[in-house]
Amino acid sequence: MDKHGSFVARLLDAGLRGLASEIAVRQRRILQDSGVELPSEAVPSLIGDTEARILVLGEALATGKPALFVEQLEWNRSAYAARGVSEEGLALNLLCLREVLTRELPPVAHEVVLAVLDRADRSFERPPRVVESVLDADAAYARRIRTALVAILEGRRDDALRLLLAPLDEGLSVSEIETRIVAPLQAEVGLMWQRGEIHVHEEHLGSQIIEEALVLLRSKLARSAPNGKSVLVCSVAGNLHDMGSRIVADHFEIDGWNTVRLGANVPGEDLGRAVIDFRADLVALSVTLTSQVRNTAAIIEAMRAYCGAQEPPILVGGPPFSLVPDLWQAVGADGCADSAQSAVREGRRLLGIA
Ligand code: B12
Repeated sequence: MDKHGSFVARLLDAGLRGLASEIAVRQRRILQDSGVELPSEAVPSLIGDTEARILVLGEALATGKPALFVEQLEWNRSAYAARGVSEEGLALNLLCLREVLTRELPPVAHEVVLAVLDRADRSFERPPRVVESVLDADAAYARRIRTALVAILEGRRDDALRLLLAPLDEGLSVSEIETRIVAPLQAEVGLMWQRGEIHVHEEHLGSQIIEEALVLLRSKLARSAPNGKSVLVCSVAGNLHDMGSRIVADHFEIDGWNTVRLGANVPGEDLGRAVIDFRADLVALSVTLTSQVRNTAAIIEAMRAYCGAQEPPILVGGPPFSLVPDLWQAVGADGCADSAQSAVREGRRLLGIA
């Protein structure tokens, strides 16, 4: 982690609520001056969004990876564009962020903060990113994914499950179904939410059904002969997403590893305890949100402090690591992979297994 960046990130953390409120007030005043009234009911959510933005700025500073902040902004921009919302409000929020932070932070923080904000500003020179539907990406399975999606959105749980498990009878492996049908289906549900095409309850319904499909698929896993190694798989504290780590765990299991899956939201010290209890040879940590990167570094540190000499290599993965190259090194991990199959390959490499 970057020492000076981490220091500035802590300053931001310490003043989070106050800074976000000040930015929101400034933004409201600018709008008022131009004749636009921001209703007071909208202020709490503006403060919340601004807090989230400041936290990601802290992540970018602490890791020394401005791309983290820019990627988050790109995500906001594409969500706004997909919902037909003008990005003027977003640009104004960044302007007020810049103004308030340069006023409130000590001069020693200005250079690093402005370097990130300058990069973010430049992204407005490009049109917002269009996130492609996965339904167009893998034509072989697009029809199947689409049919399962319709069943999910119509609340036909049994039909959806049948559609997701049927390929087993056609000779597809659990690995192929998980990575080419289930994971893209889950991503499509997320994309529809991002585009404002479905509501949170529909996304939750989809997640429930997909989670159930993963449990059923796991019971059909064909395992290689045991390789004598144990891997501990989980999502880091604060991360409630666990489909990715389930799929990664299943792939280790297919490859003959003894797999201990702790699920979502696992704190560092408990992770250390689990490493010792289960004699893990490898730890695989799943991280989903941009705002979870610093926490991941802290968890890795806590786990290492707990395990001492028994510390196994740590593999990390999830969207932030796929988006920002070398981020895994910043959090102190030993390796990184962007898919379940490559997770297993990287795990083998770290343990020196052929
Ligand atoms: C399902 C879901 C949820 C569910 C999770 C349920 C569950 N049991 O997992 C719930 C409702 C809890 C949820 C909550 C939130 N979510 Co959500 N969620 C999703 C969704 C739709 C699917 C995630 C998923 O399972 N993907 C499929 C898996 C298989 O993909 P994956 O995780 O990337 O994993 C693969 C690789 O990354 C890699 N990998 C993963 N882990 C690991 C680990 C190792 C060691 C290795 C090597 C590799 C590896 O291999 C996997 C298999 O290929 C995504 C949309 C999307 N496009 O992904 C949004 C998404 C991730 N969520 C998002 C958001 C914003 C949130 C919330 C903040 C929403 C809110 N306002 O409350 C909260 C945060 C909760 C928290 N604190 O974690 C955003 C994140 C945006 C961003 N840039 O940060 C996304 C992208 C939605 C979107 N399109 O905007 N969410």
